[in-house]
Amino acid sequence: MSDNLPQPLEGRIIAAHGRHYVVEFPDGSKRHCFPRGKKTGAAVGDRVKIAPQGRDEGVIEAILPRSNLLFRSDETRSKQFAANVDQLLIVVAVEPTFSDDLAWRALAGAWSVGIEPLIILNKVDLQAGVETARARLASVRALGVPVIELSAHDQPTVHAALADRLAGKVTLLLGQSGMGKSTLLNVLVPDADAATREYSSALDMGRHTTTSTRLYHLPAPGGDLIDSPGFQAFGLQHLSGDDILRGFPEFTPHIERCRFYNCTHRHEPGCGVVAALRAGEIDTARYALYERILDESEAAQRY
Ligand SMILES: Nc1nc2c(ncn2[C@@H]2O[C@H](COP(=O)(O)OP(=O)(O)O)[C@@H](O)[C@H]2O)c(=O)[nH]1
Ligand SMILES: [Mg+2]
Ligand SMILES: [Zn+2]
Repeated sequence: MSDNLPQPLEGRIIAAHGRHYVVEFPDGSKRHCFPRGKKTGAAVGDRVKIAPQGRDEGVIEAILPRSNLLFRSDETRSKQFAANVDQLLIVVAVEPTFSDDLAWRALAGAWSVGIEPLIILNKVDLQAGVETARARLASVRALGVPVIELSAHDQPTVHAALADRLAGKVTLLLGQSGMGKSTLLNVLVPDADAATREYSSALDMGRHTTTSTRLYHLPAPGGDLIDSPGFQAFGLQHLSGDDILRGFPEFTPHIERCRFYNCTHRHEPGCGVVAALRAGEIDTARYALYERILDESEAAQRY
């Protein structure tokens, strides 16, 4: 009688809040799903197999293989929150002053999983501060990261600058508060507020909308945006030394001069990276961040 059992369905997680998920299916229908066991491991962007239950619920049976998985930093812990991401859109602004530490950590997080970052310098209508903000981005521009200058209040420019870059891709939005991330999301996804309300009621979240992660579909030419309110930094604690180094591509040419093949580029004699730092060829702030990330990951691995 197995023909009468509900067949497993394949869909994609488009919203998550704790153990509650919204799974969307190819026909556009959605179900409120839960993990089978205690721990889930599923993240927004994951493709999953679910066992349908009733008309609009389901149990997550399996997570299909993913191309990547990103972690966010919550106090001292790293929590996974997005999967199968193609690119990272980091929003900084002319005002208020953005943190280079956070922006560079984001680059390191993106490169460590092999996704392309791009930076938006928002609020260029505040002309007095544009030169200063631009100068603070010069070092990352030199690493080849695209920096797109725009004003989120100028909708036609936003579409012209971003539509092609977002089309057909899953893009994760990241920004410190005040940079204009919500303004930008609302320009790019005109029905974002309605979608957010729908997710919140499907997830039984009531007013607790702030900690959920959601995927929004972009209007033509398409693509998806993942937003995670309150998300400021990637969790990098689980990264290995090699993963961390991928966040600092400007070190690469100097590494071949290191005396030891397993050099961590800190205290070892004959280190090419430290030599380049002393010669002024590597930015001291970037090197200091490398050391901090390495320290944090070593401390996390001791627990
Ligand atoms: N001048 C100017 N203000 C902007 C622009 N984009 C956003 N803002 C303002 O910046 C403030 C923070 O924007 P919001 O989208 O809430 O930032 P979020 O905290 O990153 O989500 C709001 O007062 C916005 O109106 C812009 O392009 N130019
Ligand atoms: Mg916001
Ligand atoms: Zn070295």
